[in-house]
Amino acid sequence: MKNLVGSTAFAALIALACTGAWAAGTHAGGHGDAIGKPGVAAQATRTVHVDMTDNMRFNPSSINVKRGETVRLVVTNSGKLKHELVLGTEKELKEHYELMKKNPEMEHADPNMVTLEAGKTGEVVWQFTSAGKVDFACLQPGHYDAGMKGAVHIAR
Ligand SMILES: [Cu+2]
Repeated sequence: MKNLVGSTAFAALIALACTGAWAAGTHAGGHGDAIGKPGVAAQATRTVHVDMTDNMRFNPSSINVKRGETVRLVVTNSGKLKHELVLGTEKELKEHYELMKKNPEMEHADPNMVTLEAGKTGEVVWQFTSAGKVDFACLQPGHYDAGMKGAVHIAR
């Protein structure tokens, strides 16, 4: 019985980490809008093109925006591997990455991320509501460790 409870809790943790509950619980919940919130495309004031490569790099890896701006991130996977761009705090990204490593087949999709097969282009529309830094990373197993990360710097 104890084991059953344990594995159920673990499954719930994974579900929480990789569904809308993750974004809602972590971002809209306790910390307020720590990293911002899903943006409305029609209100985007800036479009930034980001390239993802099999060199495990984002290009650019540093993006500058102003507080309150809604940004349309147009993300292209120009590699042959699957890549993704996930926005979050460094802590959130690391936690999520560990779950991805344990469950590599796990599918996840949220407004703060886009996962792309080779050659595909997708978008994340995000409003950066607080000054400071929001990190982003590719959480495909091995990629984050290889340095596939970057940051959005938000000026006041
Ligand atoms: Cu990657």
